[in-house]
Amino acid sequence: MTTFEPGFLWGAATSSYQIEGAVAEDGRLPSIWDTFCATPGKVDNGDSGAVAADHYHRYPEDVAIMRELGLGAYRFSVAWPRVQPLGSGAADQRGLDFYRRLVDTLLDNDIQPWPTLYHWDLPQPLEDAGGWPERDTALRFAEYAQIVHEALGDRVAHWTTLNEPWCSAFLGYATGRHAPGRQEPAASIRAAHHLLLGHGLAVQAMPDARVGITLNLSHVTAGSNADGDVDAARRIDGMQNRIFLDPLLLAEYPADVVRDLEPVTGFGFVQEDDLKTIAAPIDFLGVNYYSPMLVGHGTETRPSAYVGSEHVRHLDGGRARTSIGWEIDPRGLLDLLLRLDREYPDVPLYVTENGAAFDDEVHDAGRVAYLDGHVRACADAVSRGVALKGYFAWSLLDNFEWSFGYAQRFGLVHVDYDTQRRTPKDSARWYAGVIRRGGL
Ligand code: IFM
Repeated sequence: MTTFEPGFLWGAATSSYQIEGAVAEDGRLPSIWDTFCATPGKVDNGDSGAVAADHYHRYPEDVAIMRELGLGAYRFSVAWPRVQPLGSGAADQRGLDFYRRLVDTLLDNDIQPWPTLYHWDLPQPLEDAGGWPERDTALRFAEYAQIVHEALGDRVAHWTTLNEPWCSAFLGYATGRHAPGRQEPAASIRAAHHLLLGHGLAVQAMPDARVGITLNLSHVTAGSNADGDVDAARRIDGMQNRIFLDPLLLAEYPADVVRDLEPVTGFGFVQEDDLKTIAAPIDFLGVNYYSPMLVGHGTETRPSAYVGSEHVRHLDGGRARTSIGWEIDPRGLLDLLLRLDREYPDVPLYVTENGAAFDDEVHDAGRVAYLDGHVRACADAVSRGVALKGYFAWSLLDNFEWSFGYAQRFGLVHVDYDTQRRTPKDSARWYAGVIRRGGL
């Protein structure tokens, strides 16, 4: 039997736009994702988060499910366009009241609330003013963080500023695969910096809170020892991992990444003290891990989220894949955790997302196997001394999977989108057993 320390935190995660629905209720105004979904051709099947899993109305039932599973914590995100519908100015108390009710219900059920302040739903007026490539968006984010912290700080202990700024910056502004759908590589680098700056300013705006940030990181390897392949791996590691980890934890941008990006953009947008702000001490680092990356040198250049490295080829590692097409490799999670512990010591780690999309409905053996392998990797990391303090499965519920719409299901709990009926899958029961036993 593989067990974890009794204090190890077991949770599940969701995000506002993916589950809440109720997009026009209680004063909420459009975010960039409402606009993106309304643009023909952007999201599979023309889907949107307008109704999603209707969690805005059904949260009591969802919290009851969490309690049944024995979750110690629930990671959710706060919708900025509910709290501050215009992205600046006065808060709408009705939006804050929803999160007050949710948090109180969680606490009544002995479940720790783990809010994330930004999981991609930027208020549309801020995008109209230029979005994350503009420095002002970082200042607005800190103002919003302060509002939410003032409203919930008496009952929330752990705060996450951003979820996966890589996606916001590079899918949002380089490939355009995510909202706001812009294809402006140079702007995407400015966006990455201003997201990081927004994080640092938000940390300052929430004094005395325990604050972290969640990054989507990967274990990147080269297809061979050939120089071109090794360089490809260095570049992708730089743009996936180090461009965020280094400023946050070492107070500098990696010199090789800055050099790789020279043909695209200089870093003149970095102002004095920005890096000091970004590297303000954090209380934990959230790690979202799904799949490893194998890369090699390529000769063709095509639009890519890896700005400045558009020639890099993404290789097939020959492993089984989930239905969304991502290779399954729990060893990649172990290697990633060991690397973080080695190169960025002193910051406690939480796996804040890990999970799998499969087409199967309630009998989801593929998901059980995926989760089992990755929880074992976590146990292995802990046994080797990594300061890993918790694990959150993605996701509690089937939900709106961004540009894939509702076709990809990540939930431990099946959602019938016609009736909104929730049915725990085999993986939910398996996870409840892991939590009950404190291990595998
Ligand atoms: O659904 C997303 C989530 O919003 C962010 N991390 C990855 C998940 C699966 O794609």
